[in-house]
Amino acid sequence: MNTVIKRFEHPETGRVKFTDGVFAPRVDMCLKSTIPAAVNKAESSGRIDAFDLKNYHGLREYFYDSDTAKILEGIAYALKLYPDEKLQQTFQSWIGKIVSCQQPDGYLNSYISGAAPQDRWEKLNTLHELYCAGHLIEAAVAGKDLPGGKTLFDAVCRYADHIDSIFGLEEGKKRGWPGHEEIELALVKLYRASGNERYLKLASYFIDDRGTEPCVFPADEWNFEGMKVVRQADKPVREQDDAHGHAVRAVYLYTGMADVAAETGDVKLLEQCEKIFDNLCKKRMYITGGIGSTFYYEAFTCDYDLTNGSLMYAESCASMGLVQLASRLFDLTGKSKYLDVMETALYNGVLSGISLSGDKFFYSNYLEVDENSSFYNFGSAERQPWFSCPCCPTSFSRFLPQLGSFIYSISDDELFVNIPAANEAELLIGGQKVSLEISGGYPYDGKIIVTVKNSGRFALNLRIPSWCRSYSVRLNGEKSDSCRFDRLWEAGDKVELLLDMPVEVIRSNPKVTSNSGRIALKRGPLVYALEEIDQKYPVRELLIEEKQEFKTEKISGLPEGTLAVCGRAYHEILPSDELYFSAVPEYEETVFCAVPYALWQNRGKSSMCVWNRCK
Ligand code: FUB
Ligand code: ZN
Repeated sequence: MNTVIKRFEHPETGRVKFTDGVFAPRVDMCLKSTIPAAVNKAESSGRIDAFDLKNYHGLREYFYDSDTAKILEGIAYALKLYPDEKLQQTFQSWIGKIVSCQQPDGYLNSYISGAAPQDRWEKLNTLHELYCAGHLIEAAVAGKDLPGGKTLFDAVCRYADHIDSIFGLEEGKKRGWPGHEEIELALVKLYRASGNERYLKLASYFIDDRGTEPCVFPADEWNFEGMKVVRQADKPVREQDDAHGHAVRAVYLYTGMADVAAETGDVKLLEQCEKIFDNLCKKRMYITGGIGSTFYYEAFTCDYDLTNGSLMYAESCASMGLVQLASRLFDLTGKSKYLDVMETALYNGVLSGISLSGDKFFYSNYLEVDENSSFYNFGSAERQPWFSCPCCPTSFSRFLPQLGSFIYSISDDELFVNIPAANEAELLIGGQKVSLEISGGYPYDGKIIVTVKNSGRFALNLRIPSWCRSYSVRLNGEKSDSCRFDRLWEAGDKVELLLDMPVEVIRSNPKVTSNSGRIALKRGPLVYALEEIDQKYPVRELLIEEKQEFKTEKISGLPEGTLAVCGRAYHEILPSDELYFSAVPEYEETVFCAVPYALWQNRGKSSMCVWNRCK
């Protein structure tokens, strides 16, 4: 593979402020709605009082601390974007509660300490102790420099020291791996924030011991071999060639592998991660960047098994995890194919998971929904305000405020515009302050203008997405053959990028049997879907004409600037309402109108379909 490890970084949260029509309102609603609602839910459900270790009322769950930590991490990023006194108070009072439950030896988990002390480090496969620890570490690193944040940071360092004293191959320690990966990537963050190499060593241990024999998980559990696959513990990770098992756990593990490789310079580990990623995005990913084909164990299945309806999975958390992984792989390799996946997941499989109002969520992101059926995960294909396991709402709380950091990658003298959504940024490139503005209507419009607002020397790299077949670039009005500009910039310099963005008809590999005879529509990075409310006939009776000049049109009821894709279709006039019949259907010409997939079900309940029949 000949990979050379690079080390691009990202602007800190708060340095990028979106001014576009897609990300800006999503971040805004996250701060106004998603986070406040999650704070209320965490408090009213007893997640915060759980740290008192005395109010146990039988309902407390082993994953509660992870939800609290994820919301706290989101609060930290939100405070970096926009300081807010009330939120700052919540941040500090939650930290006070959390650290109050830390045990003298550093241990910190409200469920185990309050409700099941006998299980401490005994049920790694199921009780999420290391997973919760990982999220607590991520929250602490995010909030370290905020008022009161150091208290949590010191507490998680003591907790990580405690974990390090328990697990490892050294004498006096025991072998163990998390049932749900997360701590690996968190320990690398903690290493970077503290400089303590023990945390990096511990992350490497969790990665390299995973899947070796004997398995640390109990053999008396159901279907032992199957369980090992679901937990990515079927073989050592360096021998795992495909993306398998529980989808969220998988992408967290691969992110941890990439992070460890970044710090240790372990090219082989990174290459293994790239190999798994290749399998994931070429054979096991939905067109939307959704991953995990089955609700059964929330897992990947096998190559090309990508059904669209009620049996599929594609958890919101998994797509957010995929964005994180793809971003890391770009930063380490500079290969723009990773940004293509990141962009696909961001604009489609991630944003579909949250309502425009920011307070309702999909757990599973289906590609085809029958509005009258209830055979869906959690009994409904409607976005919900919360779930008994609310991992997705709490993931959005921490993910959306970080959105700005994904769109640029930076090295000492290079700046990469990963996604050209309009924004204003104050960046640090090799210690040099650079103010930048991106304007334009991306992703609906391919015209993008980057304006450098102060003088300085660095190389600006524009990305040409793989979906774009023709483009042009100009620097201060002069046509350029290159998308890389290494120069001394003057305030007011402008680079203009024009990405051609026609509607594209996408077909599936025939091995994806659910999509046979069907097409999907894409424009730029956006996948489109037909919602029944926009059609004259039921979506299942429509066939889209494949060869035509599709039109884009404004659509009411969706955010300003949203473009629908419209065109000719055929209505299938059924000769019979029997389940099976031999008579040949007739067709009448009609029209169809498709909306960006991420925006479906924001105007009420409706059936929906991404892969539509065609003629
Ligand atoms: O178990 C914690 C989270 O809940 C997982 O990441 C999700 O897939 C859901 O199972
Ligand atoms: Zn989730």
